[in-house]
Amino acid sequence: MSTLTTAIIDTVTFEGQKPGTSGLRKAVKIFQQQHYTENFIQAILDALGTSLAGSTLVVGGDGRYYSKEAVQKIIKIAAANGVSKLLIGQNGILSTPAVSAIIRKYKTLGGILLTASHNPGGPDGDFGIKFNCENGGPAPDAVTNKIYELTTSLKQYKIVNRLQIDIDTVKSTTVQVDGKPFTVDVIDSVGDYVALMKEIFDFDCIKKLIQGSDERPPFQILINGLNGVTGPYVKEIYGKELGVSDANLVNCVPKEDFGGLHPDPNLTYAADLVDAVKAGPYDFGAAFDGDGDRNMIIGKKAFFVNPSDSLAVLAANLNVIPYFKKTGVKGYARSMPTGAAVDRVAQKTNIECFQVPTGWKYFGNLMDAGRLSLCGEESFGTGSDHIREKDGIWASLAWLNVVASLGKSVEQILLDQWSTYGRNFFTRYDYENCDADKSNDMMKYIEDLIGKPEFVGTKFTSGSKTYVAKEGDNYSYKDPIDASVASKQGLRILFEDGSRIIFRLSGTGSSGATIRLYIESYESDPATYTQDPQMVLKPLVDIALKLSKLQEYTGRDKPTVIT
Ligand code: VG1
Ligand code: CO
Repeated sequence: MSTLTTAIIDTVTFEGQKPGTSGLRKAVKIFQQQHYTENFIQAILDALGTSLAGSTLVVGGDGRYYSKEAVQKIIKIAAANGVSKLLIGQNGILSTPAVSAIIRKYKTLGGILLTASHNPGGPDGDFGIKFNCENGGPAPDAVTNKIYELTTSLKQYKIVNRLQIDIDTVKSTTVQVDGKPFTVDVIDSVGDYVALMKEIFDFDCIKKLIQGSDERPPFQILINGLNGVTGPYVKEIYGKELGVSDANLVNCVPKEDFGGLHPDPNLTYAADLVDAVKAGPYDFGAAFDGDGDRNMIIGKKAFFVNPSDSLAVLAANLNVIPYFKKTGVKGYARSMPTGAAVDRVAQKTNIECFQVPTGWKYFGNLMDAGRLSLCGEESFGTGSDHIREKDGIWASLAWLNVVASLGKSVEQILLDQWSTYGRNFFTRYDYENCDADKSNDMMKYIEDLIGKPEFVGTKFTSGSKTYVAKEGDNYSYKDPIDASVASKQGLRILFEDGSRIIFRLSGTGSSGATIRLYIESYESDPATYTQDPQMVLKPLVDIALKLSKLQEYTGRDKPTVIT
């Protein structure tokens, strides 16, 4: 290629390029508008200021529709803005946890992730762009606010139009841009991540579990990649390293539209896995979301592990995992709506436990400060300070490492956990695609109601249960490390017996509003432990629905998804 030069393009500004809980997520059709994607990339780079010149950035994503076009745009715009080098996953493929691991390993300035995570993909689906900082974690509010602000006044972007680099093969290419070298390293998508997992876990022990021995029959596992990005990682780790047969690794080829699936690992959207494990000989099932940071774990006969419990079980058993034997356990954390089962483990082991707002970006500072080892969210997110993103495959390996060391079934591990700590019953109701104005009205109504001084002490009765309101607020968080404040993070109704009702509006949807209702109640009577959470929590659900006038505001008589 001859000498390449930068062009400056006059653009139009777009409204609404405001990153939500995790990056900018919109319909593909919106990203396809002329200048739309270019503007947002330019704003990300501008937000990096003087550190951008000569820097290295990682680029990759879940491979969804429009990823390849977006990668080419990033190459052209990064080159024009003085970036020295890009590390790009082959074919643009890198799971979210892999990007985090690569940023940290190669000490780059950050990374651009092309994903809308669990949102459906394809020409009529969603696309997304997210920026992660040099610690490998999602950009904090201060950075995303800056990016957004820049988008509101952006007049031009810089681009090297004639630069086109093939990302299908692993290789390094250097070209001259405005007289300076610019390098694109197309890297193997899985190698660095697989190496990291092998450092963290006892692969021999997991392999023995899976293969069985004279004393123990093989432990049968079924993995479902939901046609998302984890496929190649699953095949390498579970197939090649751990010897699981190909037939047990389902939907493990990434597809641009996820084969029409909704790549969200929960009981509704991963029903295939649940049904197969229910009917089959499997001891363990796991599914991951589109970009590979979420996980769902089920045991034999599809025994469901609630993510809030999953976090608590791992917290109580971290000492069997080689990584934590080395680092020790520095602290635990969960997002505010997540069930408080982990708090009980923290209390017992006398280890610090933090509560942060929804979104993985809030865990980063605590990890960087050496105060947090393990954290999780009720939304099927679990992870540790090995990287700065939640990590689906990591969670499944952590579970297998625990199962292998304890020599117990998934169900038995849960039963033991509850008999030691009691059970925090938890459920979440999602009302997807509601009218945005009406949802906001409902939130305002609830906030006014629970903010009234006379709300405290109010008795709510449903069936044989009565709950007394102890506190109501809109959750606000002050980061213990940098003292930054995140306000309006969800409406909380806390009852005297520790039960909670929480209402939040989702920050990851791309149209309308999604209302999330979270319900939690603690029981210490062993007779309740094996009861159906929906039954145990029904009185609180009824109270929540009545108090919020949800049906009146939204017209919905049932949720889209129940977890
Ligand atoms: C949801 C989850 C939140 C998670 C976020 C990103 O956000 O509730 O816990 O961190 O998705 O996950 P919201 O604002 O829709 O409730 V992922 O896997 O989509 O990056
Ligand atoms: Co995700």
